[in-house]
Amino acid sequence: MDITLVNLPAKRFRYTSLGVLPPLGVAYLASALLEGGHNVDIIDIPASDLSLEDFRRLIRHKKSRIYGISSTLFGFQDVINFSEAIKGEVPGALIVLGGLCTVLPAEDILKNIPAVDIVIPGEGEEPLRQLCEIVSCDGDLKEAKGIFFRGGGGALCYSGKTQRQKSDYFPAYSLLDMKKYYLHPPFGVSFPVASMETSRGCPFGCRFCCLSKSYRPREIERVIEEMAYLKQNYGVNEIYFVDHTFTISAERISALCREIIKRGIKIVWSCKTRVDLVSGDLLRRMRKAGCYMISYGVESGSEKILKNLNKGISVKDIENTMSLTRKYGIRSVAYMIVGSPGETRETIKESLALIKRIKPDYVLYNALAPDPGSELFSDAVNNKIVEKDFFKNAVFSGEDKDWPLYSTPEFSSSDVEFWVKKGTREFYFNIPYVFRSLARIRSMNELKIILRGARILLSDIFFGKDKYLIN
Ligand code: B12
Ligand code: SF4
Repeated sequence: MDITLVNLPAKRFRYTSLGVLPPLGVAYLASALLEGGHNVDIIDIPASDLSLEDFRRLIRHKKSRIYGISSTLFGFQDVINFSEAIKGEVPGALIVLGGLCTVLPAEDILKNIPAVDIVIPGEGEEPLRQLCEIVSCDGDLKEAKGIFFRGGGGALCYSGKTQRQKSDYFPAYSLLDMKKYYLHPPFGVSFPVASMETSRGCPFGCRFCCLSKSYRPREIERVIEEMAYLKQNYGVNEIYFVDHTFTISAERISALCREIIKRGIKIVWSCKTRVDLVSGDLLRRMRKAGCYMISYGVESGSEKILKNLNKGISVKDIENTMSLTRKYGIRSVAYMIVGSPGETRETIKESLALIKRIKPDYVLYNALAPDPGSELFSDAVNNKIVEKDFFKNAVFSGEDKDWPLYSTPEFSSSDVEFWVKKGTREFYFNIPYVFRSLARIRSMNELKIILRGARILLSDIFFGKDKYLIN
């Protein structure tokens, strides 16, 4: 059976996110479907920069039986536009929606978007594979587990839980145009780039986080094979590891580093982790194996706020790890949150002071916009900071509304916006930082990265509508 997977854009965030990376979600789904013997293709809208009209033209002659749409909550406006376009061009097609936008209740999605036929929340490999098998032999939809759909009379049907995907295959890179992907500064020190996943889930309990808690690492041998495959087949020189928390097992990452070195895989890479999950020894090994940058969830310089976020780290942990990271020659990005529960002028000043002390190479101040699916979202609803039905009303109305911030009488939305900009300006636009950055330049490529980064920052601070620098 012919299936088309569509990765949607979130246009307004295009210039503030990390870059344009391979859509691993749909590429994993494609692998599961190829294994099931189906014909699959992927339309990656951000990578090809397709307009809705281009997309219509593209699918007009491509009469796939199933269209699988992948979207985050941020790209939801386009779910409506693109699913209607598919129904218009290929009326008999079945439209399946998945991805992080499915934190919205399936019932609401099906009620409000007539063009969407099926919603699959969570990891989609197994339910989508089952669904395609059932559809290809005209079976009963109920037999495909893990899906929501409209039954007789429009009533919501749920076919029951399914097992998680077990096989460890590579994403279907061959269905993507790997030359089209790139990273924004400060990432992207080499080219071509790819993203990769070595584990799923993170068992920690940060209250603002909506990602899966169930940690599932992949075999190191398979990770190494995938890196070598990317190098051999696409000449990849840089990898962005998308794992929620890369160094959950120090032993595992040490083993990965050992293998990278042993097999002579020449790829530079970056990852994200917690400050309490690295040691000097691990950082030394990571550096030797090609790690050039680590993004840490620092979040705040106030012990009180770290506690309110249930972050499970102390200011001392942050200071130690930042200094160790510098000692072992790895650059650092500090992700900061502005407007957490309990935030005041005093706590935010503690954050800015911490950044001055720890001197990360880059800092990203993010306004806290409670993510549905996180503990903080329920909190914000209970405390009447966010309307319970905000997302339902905002996304289905078709209006491009800003996400609500976690604002309180002590720290309003305008305070949040003010401190995001002030923190960013103070960090980047000061003479010592400019000199430090210039002193680090070793190649034309690095100079280009710095100039591009400065352009993005300037346009964001002075002209940007986008306040949520989340990624
Ligand atoms: C890499 C990455 C990016 C990359 C590339 C994204 C891409 N093309 O896939 C770039 C840099 C472009 C990016 C941009 C943004 N991102 Co981003 N990104 C990530 C990151 C780190 C990894 C995503 C990933 O590859 N996961 C691995 C794959 C295998 O998982 P997956 O995509 O979830 O797919 C599985 C399921 O969701 C499901 N599924 C997915 N699609 C479909 C479709 C169907 C039909 C079905 C059935 C199932 C299904 O099955 C898949 C396989 O199991 C995540 C955090 C994380 N670790 O997950 C944040 C994250 C997804 N990003 C996020 C955000 C906010 C953004 C931006 C808005 C940031 C910004 N300010 O610019 C933009 C918007 C992008 C957009 N198009 O909407 C949030 C989303 C929050 C939310 N609730 O929606 C996350 C969770 C980070 C966070 N905690 O804030 N991002
Ligand atoms: S914020 Fe990071 S460390 Fe905390 S639960 Fe989420 S992924 Fe894990």
